[in-house]
Amino acid sequence: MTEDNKFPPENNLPAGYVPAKVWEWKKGHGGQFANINRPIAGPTHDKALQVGKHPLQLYSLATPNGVKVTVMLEELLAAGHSGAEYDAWLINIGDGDQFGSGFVDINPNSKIPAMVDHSTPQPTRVFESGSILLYLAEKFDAFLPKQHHARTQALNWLFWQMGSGPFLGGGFGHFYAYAPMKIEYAIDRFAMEVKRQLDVLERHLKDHEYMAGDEYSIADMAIWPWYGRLVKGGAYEAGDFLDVTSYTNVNRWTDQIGERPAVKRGRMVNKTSGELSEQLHERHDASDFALRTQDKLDAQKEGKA
Ligand SMILES: N[C@@H](CCC(=O)N[C@@H](CS)C(=O)NCC(=O)O)C(=O)O
Repeated sequence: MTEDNKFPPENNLPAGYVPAKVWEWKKGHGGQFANINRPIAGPTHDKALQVGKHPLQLYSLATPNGVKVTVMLEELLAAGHSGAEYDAWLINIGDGDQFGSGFVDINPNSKIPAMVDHSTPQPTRVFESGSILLYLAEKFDAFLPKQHHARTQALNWLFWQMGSGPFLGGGFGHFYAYAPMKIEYAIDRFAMEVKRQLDVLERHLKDHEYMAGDEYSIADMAIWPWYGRLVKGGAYEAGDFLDVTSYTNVNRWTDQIGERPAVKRGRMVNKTSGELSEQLHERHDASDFALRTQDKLDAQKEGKA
């Protein structure tokens, strides 16, 4: 647990309670993300989204779900699909940008990533990271095997991630790192499930180079940001707790994918933490990786001051 993750004492609720007859919202009881969690949907304020010059407009943040899409877009561009040029706008979920009216119009679920394709007869909104990956794979006929058997394997694993990821993030990550108190039962339950999921991947990757076989696909792009980060000890400071180095095949696959230049670029887009030279808050052009990372923008500002 980092300094940032500490909670005020009034948030330290006693474990074990009897649920009321009807649940009521107690503001501030949501752990680290209490300020953005609400029991209702819909916008909290009026705010139009900006629209750039490219056909694809992405509204996102470099969380694992956001990185799936920026990696896919960078892979498409690297593979020569110039129609995949995109503007990536920053949605700062800690500040509640996901509840602005423009964002809610394109994703009524108020979660990043969300995308609008302006190249279709009417703009097409796409939300849910798995849906965005599939949309882009079909639009550009790329990173989804063409052969029926392999295509189905890729989709199996894509949907596996979409179903399994919340047990890792919302389950394990929440109770291990973010909840206002440590509840042994909850941590045990989700640690067991996450280790089971890691073993599913470990066994599969023993005999397969990539998730769908010998072809790198959107299944890898969906799984890598979550489980790759986890086995490198980058998630929830839980590397030792989950004994992540023991998953050697998952580590091999993680390293292999992490070496891809498009993956390295995709990880930088909409990133607002870590090394300044690896943060590209907004991406509007391929040259931005060389010219507009946060270290360079800060230096320019200082030069002008
Ligand atoms: N199933 C969704 C999950 C998206 C999601 O949970 N996004 C998080 C960041 S990783 C978010 O926007 N959270 C803001 C909030 O919950 O208000 C997807 O895969 O796109």
